[in-house]
Amino acid sequence: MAKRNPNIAKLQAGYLFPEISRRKNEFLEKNPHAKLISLGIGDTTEPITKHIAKALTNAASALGTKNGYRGYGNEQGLLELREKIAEVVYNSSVSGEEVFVSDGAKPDIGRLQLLFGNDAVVAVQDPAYPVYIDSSVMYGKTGSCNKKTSQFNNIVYMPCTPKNNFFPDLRKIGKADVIFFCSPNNPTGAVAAKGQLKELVQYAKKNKSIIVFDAAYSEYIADKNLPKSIYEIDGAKEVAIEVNSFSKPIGFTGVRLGWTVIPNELRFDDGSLVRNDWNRVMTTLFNGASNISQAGGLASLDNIGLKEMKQTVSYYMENAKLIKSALEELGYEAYGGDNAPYIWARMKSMKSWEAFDYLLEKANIVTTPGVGFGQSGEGFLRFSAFGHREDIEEAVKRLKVKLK
Ligand code: PL4
Repeated sequence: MAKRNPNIAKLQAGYLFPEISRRKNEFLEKNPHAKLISLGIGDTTEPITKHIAKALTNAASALGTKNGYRGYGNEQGLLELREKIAEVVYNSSVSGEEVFVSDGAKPDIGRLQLLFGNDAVVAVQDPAYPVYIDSSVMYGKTGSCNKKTSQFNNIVYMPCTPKNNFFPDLRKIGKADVIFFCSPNNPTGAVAAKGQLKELVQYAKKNKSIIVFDAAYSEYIADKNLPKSIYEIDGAKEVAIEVNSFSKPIGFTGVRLGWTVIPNELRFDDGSLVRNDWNRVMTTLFNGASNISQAGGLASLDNIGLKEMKQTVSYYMENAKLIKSALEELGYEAYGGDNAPYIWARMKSMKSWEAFDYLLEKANIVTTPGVGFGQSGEGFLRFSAFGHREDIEEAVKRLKVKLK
């Protein structure tokens, strides 16, 4: 038999989100009548809005006609969509040719790992969306997992906690080649201020690092003073890649559509263009985003689409407010939820999985244990604001009884 990839064997446990589904299903098997409410996996719940849904329907119908049928598209995406993203999302500060449309931010994060050799040192925020570390492990960029610390060797962990206002002390982290940075942050809901991102860009310049900036929740930023893109920082185009997604602002988690920006200024240490290698990776490993999804993405960026996007985002942000104020009323330390759809709460004396099990069993509410995102998340739970309003209201009632 072929040998197992030893890098995959290094991963300690199953991927976090399927593990939560497994525990939820196990609970449901034992308690088939329980009315579970999920504030766990960050998955959108509301119907796709009218104008965007119509664009999807029209694109699907056109495929059933002789004139409207299209086969493979460009691996980089429809030029019209690339240019629209550059114009609307980046205010024309990047060009369409720097935008590569894809099937989502998560698959792009996995493919981006290919750009860097396996001796590249990766830095991640701690806690972080697990894909950054798990994909680094799979590609062989890390050593084994230290049983004592539950952290991988050769990864630079950057603690982001209430103590440092969720922004790492960059003077303490040593040299990293690739820095995954997520703002608005999953799971803490913190958003880096302009001054903080400036520091990050300066660090990358000084250390010749490349930042992979995950802006999947950028549309959730309500505060006009907070940066929605790393490219709002001078000089960022020389050191940063940005990934983004249509999943959370317009409910495309199942439709699948995202993009990655690779600026023309970004070069490897040998002077070659990062953009050229990304183009090589994408044309080899990817066959273009669905033409139906891309029609929906285009519709979301016209005037009506943008209004609908705002409505969708506001709906979930109202949910976030309800959850956060309930937790605060109950005396819990709660963060995020103002410019991000996640609330990050310290569970007083309970550890993360203990709090997860407690709420599952006593309140029939699914959350995500903070420690699942990294050791600095121990003692916290992440509450997702994606849900039907009536479920959020019911969840809040239950929290008020069970967390009193
Ligand atoms: C569960 C920071 C959610 N099965 O939909 P995509 O691929 O365009 O974007 C995924 C993504 C990218 N970047 C960040 C994210 O938080 C997410 C989605 N994260 C969550 O609950 O943390 C969904 C997780 C999904 C997964 O593994 O991504």
